[in-house]
Amino acid sequence: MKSTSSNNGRRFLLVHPGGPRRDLFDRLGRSDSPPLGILYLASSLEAAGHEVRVVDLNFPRHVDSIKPLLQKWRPHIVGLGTLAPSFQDVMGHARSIRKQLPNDVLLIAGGPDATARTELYTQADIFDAVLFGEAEKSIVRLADSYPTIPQGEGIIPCGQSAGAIPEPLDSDSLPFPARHLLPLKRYRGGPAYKRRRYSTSIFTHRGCAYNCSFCEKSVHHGAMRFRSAASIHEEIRRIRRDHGIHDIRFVDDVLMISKRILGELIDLIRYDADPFDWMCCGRIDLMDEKMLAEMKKAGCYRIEIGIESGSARVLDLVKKGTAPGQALEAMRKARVAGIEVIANFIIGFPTETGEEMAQTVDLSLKTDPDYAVYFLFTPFSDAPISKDFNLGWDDFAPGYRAPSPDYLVPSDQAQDMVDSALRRFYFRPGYILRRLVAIRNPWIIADLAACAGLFLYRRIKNIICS
Ligand code: B12
Repeated sequence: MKSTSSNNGRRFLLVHPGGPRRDLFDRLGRSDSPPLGILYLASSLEAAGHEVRVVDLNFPRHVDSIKPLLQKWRPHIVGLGTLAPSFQDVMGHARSIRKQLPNDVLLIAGGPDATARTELYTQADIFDAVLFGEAEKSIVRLADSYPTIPQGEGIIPCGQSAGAIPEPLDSDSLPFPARHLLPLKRYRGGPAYKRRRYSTSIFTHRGCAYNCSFCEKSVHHGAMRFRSAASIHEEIRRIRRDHGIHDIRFVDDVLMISKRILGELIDLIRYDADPFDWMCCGRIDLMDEKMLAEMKKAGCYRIEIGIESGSARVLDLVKKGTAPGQALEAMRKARVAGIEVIANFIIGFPTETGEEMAQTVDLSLKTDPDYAVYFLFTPFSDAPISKDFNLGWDDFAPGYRAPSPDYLVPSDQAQDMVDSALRRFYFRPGYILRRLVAIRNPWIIADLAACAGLFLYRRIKNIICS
């Protein structure tokens, strides 16, 4: 017989599926951080009196690792997160978990891919229900109603068709993510995403004011919802107090979008007795010199910006709202402020020519950020550009790109372009020297050595195998 938890709440196991496996350059820029979405759900469940365990299948990678939890702790409900690039893994995990569950245990799916491609999951005949959109409220409703599955407001029992996406939540009223449920110090992002040995992430607003057509906004749709500076500051204080982590990565789409809240936060940070380092996302047209100087004084060491393309036509096509020339100006302002920059570039948009791709690589070398990250364009199903060009998703193709006449450069050649851009950027002797001089922390040297070791190992393996 199952034991009931002490507070008569339900036992809820939340599983993050893990991301796709990564190669050398992904590792160099490895940016792993705890799954905040799942930790937000966990804190809402705990606040409602339920017992929660969280497993992130990024570590360990195998789904069998949760077997003891399923057998000994015996959850009432198991929730599996979803990400489109991990679809095959998610389905494999779901089948394996299902096999081990008694009939009265519910298996549900949720998260970005279950929100964008809901019917793939509701029709799969594996899950009992899909929770889509922001799920803090719906998951508590589900746990409270167990074993009955309620309907509507973000909950779809399997076999039924999707309803309207639930109302966005007021992000300031939610409890902080339940970070105590994961070993935070196991998340050791690569050198591009940290400055100290340990760093962790925080989310300060939901929704995005911009309309870049390659981005999927299914989960956090609707108007932007900001948290107050006081709430963000308190969460950071608890991260330092409870976890001893003094390097914070703001993972929101654009922290710099609300000058008021950023200004208030900076004022609070400035008087902190226990200082910390931080990095955030920005936009090249929001790089205000005065604000950058204030950010630097408050501990900001790096900003991540999406330059995306070196072609004005492509930037218009994807509704980025910026021009290539602004990237150089943004870099100049960041340098004057003494803040490092990670610049993101995307190669292989529909209708993009080889020449336009070359312009992107040239711009990345010309802007010369501290770190450059090149992505092969991926056609997420709910992204407006995928719909406009009728782009399909293929789990097994490079960049998950089903063939389309609008990819003027075939996907394998576009992927080669990404790989060659990485080599051209990172293997410049001047760049290597500059990075080595910029190192402030011995742990970064260990990370770089691990990257170099992995690179050499792969080269030797390739030579032996060929
Ligand atoms: C921060 C971030 C990251 C970080 C941290 C990821 C992490 N471990 O959490 C980094 C940089 C590491 C990252 C990596 C990746 N990411 Co990312 N990431 C984001 C970003 C910007 C914010 C995510 C976040 O924290 N949101 C805040 C929380 C509160 O929202 P949430 O996670 O969506 O969770 C809510 C709901 O989705 C739902 N929910 C979430 N999980 C579950 C699980 C269950 C069971 C239920 C019921 C509900 C539920 O409830 C949550 C609370 O409301 C989003 C874009 C965005 N603005 O949302 C992209 C995004 C989620 N990432 C995306 C992708 C694809 C990836 C990668 C697979 C990219 C790659 N090719 O490697 C990797 C895989 C990560 C990994 N190894 O696990 C896509 C997902 C698209 C899709 N359809 O799957 C997004 C939407 C960006 C995009 N392309 O448009 N990412």
